[in-house]
Amino acid sequence: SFNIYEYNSYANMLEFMETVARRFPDLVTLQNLGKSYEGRKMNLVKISSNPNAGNPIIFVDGGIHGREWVAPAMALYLIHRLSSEPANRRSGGELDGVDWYILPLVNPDGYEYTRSSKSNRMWRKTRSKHTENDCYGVDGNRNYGFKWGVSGISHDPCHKETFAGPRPFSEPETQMVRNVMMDNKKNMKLYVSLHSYGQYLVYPWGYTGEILPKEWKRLDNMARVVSQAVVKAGGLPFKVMSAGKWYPAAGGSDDFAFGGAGIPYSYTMELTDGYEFTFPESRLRNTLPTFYEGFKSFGSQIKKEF
Ligand code: 0X9
Ligand code: ZN
Repeated sequence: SFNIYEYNSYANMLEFMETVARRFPDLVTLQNLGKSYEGRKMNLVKISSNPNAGNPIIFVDGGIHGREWVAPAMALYLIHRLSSEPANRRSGGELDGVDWYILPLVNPDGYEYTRSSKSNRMWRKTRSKHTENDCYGVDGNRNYGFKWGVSGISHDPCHKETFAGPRPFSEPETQMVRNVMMDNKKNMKLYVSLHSYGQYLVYPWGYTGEILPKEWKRLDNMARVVSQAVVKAGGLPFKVMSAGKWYPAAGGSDDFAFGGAGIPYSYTMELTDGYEFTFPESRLRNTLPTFYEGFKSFGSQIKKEF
């Protein structure tokens, strides 16, 4: 059975998405995006109180890195809160004038691998195979086709952390995220990719720390307002800066969203601090609601601007 404050199996996550879509058919629809490398079904959850209005779209994904369990947990919690509260649909609510597209777990193969045994708990990459030897996986967040390969990557398929893949978008999982962006680029105004850890909220560019986009100030401002909302709810503040200023790494989804798909606001959100990749399950109940306040802030800021 499903508990939103637990680390769930991917099968249970899929079941949760289907249950929500069945329970709120006027609000929630699932779009099948295809299959992961190992054949797991990928569903995009669309939450909209007026799908034909041409509302600005906020696209949130999570869990491109297998071991970062709090990311899909937050994405599911976001689905839960947005869909289940009737007040959200009314004027001024979270769904009034904004559509939310959520892909809770981009890398289900890597995630399930980290659940399969204690010794696999720190797996990061996908589970694809591109060589004859015994090395698996690509770092999905080095695999996007914008400035691919120019910094913070390895070309060695056996590198356990940052193998960028044999070519940009070699992974079905990153292709599906790209397609969601490209198919909706007209209305998509904000992209947020959920990761852990360190409590950072970073924006392009990620491929370099030497240059900032000319629009950096509005990216920076929106992030600071979000951080304040989380603090107000009792959470930790986010460290706000460009991703490349934290450390340069090319081929990230945030850079592709901004530079490749032209989405005007794009962030990587590194959830939690103090527990590295093993944020305790017992803390989800108190922590996820503080992040939700950050998403409410994203929503109202996007609504105001677009
Ligand atoms: O290195 C990453 O992919 C992200 N950090 S993590 O510890 N979750 O792996 C940061 C990505 C920031 N964005 C870019 N560098 N483009
Ligand atoms: Zn990550």
